[in-house]
Amino acid sequence: MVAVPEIYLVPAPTVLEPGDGVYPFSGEEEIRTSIGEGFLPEGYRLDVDETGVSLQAGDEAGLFYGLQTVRQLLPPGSAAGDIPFVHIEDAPRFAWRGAMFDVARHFFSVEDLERQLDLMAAHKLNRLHLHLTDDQGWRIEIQSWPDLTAIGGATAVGGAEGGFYTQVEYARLVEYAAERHIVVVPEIDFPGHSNAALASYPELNESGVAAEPFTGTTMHSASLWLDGEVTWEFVTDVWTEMAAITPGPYLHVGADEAINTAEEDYAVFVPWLQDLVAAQGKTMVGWDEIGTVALRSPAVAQQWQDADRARAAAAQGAQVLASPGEHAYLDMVYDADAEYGQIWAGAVNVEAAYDWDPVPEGLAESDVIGVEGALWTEHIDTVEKLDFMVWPRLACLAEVAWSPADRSWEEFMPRLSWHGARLDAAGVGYYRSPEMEWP
Ligand code: TNX
Repeated sequence: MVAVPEIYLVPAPTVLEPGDGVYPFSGEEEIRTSIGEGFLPEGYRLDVDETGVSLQAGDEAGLFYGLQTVRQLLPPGSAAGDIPFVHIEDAPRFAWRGAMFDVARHFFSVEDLERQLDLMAAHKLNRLHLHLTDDQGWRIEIQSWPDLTAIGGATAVGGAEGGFYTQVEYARLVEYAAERHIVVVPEIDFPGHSNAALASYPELNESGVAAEPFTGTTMHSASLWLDGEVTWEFVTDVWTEMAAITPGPYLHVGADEAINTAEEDYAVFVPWLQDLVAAQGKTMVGWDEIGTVALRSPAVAQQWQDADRARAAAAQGAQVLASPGEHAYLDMVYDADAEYGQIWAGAVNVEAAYDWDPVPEGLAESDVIGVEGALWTEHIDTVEKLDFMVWPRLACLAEVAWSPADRSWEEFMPRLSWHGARLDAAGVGYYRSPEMEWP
């Protein structure tokens, strides 16, 4: 008799019925897969018994997520081994299960992002949100405005080396993500957080003089000059090119912390952006500030700070993407002893990343499109720091986004702890939180 291994899946599946026995999976043989009727989007059914492994789903994404579960049933890091007999029925709670990386404050290469995409896919995440522009840097080639990258692409926080993605590199990343059923959501942040653009082109400034580059970490929040006609042409050109290279349905317009834009101007600019995005056949996503002005459905308001603004957006037919700072901000410190990280939303330990519900008070489950973790990088300048801040908190958020609402922190802790062996096998330098034991 072989001992039946314990089953520790992250994220937890909807239905998990263990059997009595194991199937010795050689890693060479085919898994029986079929696409059929009667499945929820991205859902799958997995059976492991003495005849082997069989996987059914309603779509290719479902089969892909079933395979990720099979990988987790195998010993950490191996493609072969004993798979415990099991019957699993599974489908995600939310359609949007994302991670945001701020590549503007510090630049990260396509390869760095591809590695995170591999890890995201293993956790059944399906949206990569790229914060491509900010005061400190511009990271995507725009052919009609080449100085954005020639000048704005050269800077980063603290004088660090800048960088940018060519449109060809961006396309490669989009394809790499798509192969893992991950949709890329590009963000160009206007009208605030726009100093890199203002530093690249004198004519975008009311003074006619290019803004000084900004490489600090405080909130600078330069704002676009909305009285200048050229600004509106510029923004149109940028989003026209971005739409053309982005096959996914979403364009993220930022629109946060526009502290130097008059309220009445903001109230004109954001609806105009929504029209611009809609004219490209896309859905606008913006930070929760967009809830303060006129919106129409479809739109997505990303709640980071203010649930009232998220509710105001939902009241206008927008969906809410839950990224509250106190649970989903991956740049916050884990605890008071941390060497680096932000503190404004409080410490976000592993329990805080896990033990919360993404549906804001007063809203219905259907008002919420999903959950996204956000890594801002004012203080994150290496892949080691990035791994440490993102993992294991993003694994927690993956379960918040995927698994049914009746989760418990006590039940999750040993599962996450075992999951650490998988992160180790993947070479992830994650934070071994003192909240639990690690392998
Ligand atoms: C607030 S979240 C910001 C970012 C900062 C972040 C740091 C949001 C929409 N704006 O510009 O990087 O805090 O935690």
